[in-house]
Amino acid sequence: MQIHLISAFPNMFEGPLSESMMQRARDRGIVDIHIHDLRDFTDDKHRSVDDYPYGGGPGMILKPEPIFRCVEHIKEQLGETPARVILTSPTGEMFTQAKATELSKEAALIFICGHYKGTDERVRELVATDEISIGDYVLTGGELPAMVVVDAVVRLLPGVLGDMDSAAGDSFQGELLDHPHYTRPEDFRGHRVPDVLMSGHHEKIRQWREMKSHERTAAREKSGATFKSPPDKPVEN
Ligand code: 4FD
Repeated sequence: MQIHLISAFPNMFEGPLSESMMQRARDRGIVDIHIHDLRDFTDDKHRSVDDYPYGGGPGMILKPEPIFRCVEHIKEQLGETPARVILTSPTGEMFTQAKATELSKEAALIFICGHYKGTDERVRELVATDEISIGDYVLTGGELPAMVVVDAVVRLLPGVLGDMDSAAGDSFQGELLDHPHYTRPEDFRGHRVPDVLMSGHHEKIRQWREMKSHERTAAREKSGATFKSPPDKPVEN
C-alpha cells in the first residue's frame, strides 16, 4: 500500500511513523509512506499555505491551490493506481474499525491534513473522497488524526502483525471484549496472577477467558461505551 501525507508541518510525522510496527511494516515493504510539504507546492515568495476567510471572521483557511497541485503531483506518480483522498477534520465521518478495514483494502491513500480553522471548501468538494474525524474534539491540525488512521490501517495489512497477535482475535470475531492478560512476575507487589492461568489446564483457561470477556463486555455495555472487539484479524488484499 502507498500512503501519502500532505501537510504544512511535515516534521510532525517522523517519530510516530518511524517506530515499532510502523517502521517494521515499512522495512518489510508492506507500506510505502511518502510525506509531502505543502509549502513545496506554493508559488509565492512567502510560500503561504493559508489566507484570510472570505466573509470575515477569525482564523486562517488553507488555500486550495497548493493542495490541488500536491494531489495532482501524487496522482501523476501513482499513474493508473487508484487512490482514496482523505481529509481529516472534526466535521468528518467518525473513524471506526470498520472504516480501517475498508481502507486497508485500497492500493493507495492520500491524506490532506487541515490546519487553522479549516480547509477551503473546494478541496472537500473536488478532491476529497472521504472526510474523517477521529473523535468529537478539536486539535490544532489534522496530522495526529491522519497518523491515527494510518496506524489503524497499516496494522491490518497482511504481514504486519506477528502470528501471535493475528491469531488473538479469532475467538472474538467482533462480539466480545478481550480478556485480561498477565505476564511475569506471578506475584507483583502482592497482586497475584489468577491460579487458573498457572494451572496448565488449557480448557479451564479457555473457559476462564471466555467468562472474563463476557464480564467485561457486560460492564462496558452498562457504561455506554460501544467498541466491541480487539480487531486483530488481518484482512486479505
Ligand atoms: N477530530 C480532528 C481533525 C482535525 C482537527 C482542522 C477543519 C480543523 C480534530 C479542518 C478544522 C481541520 C478530528 C484541524 N481537529 N483540526 O479528527
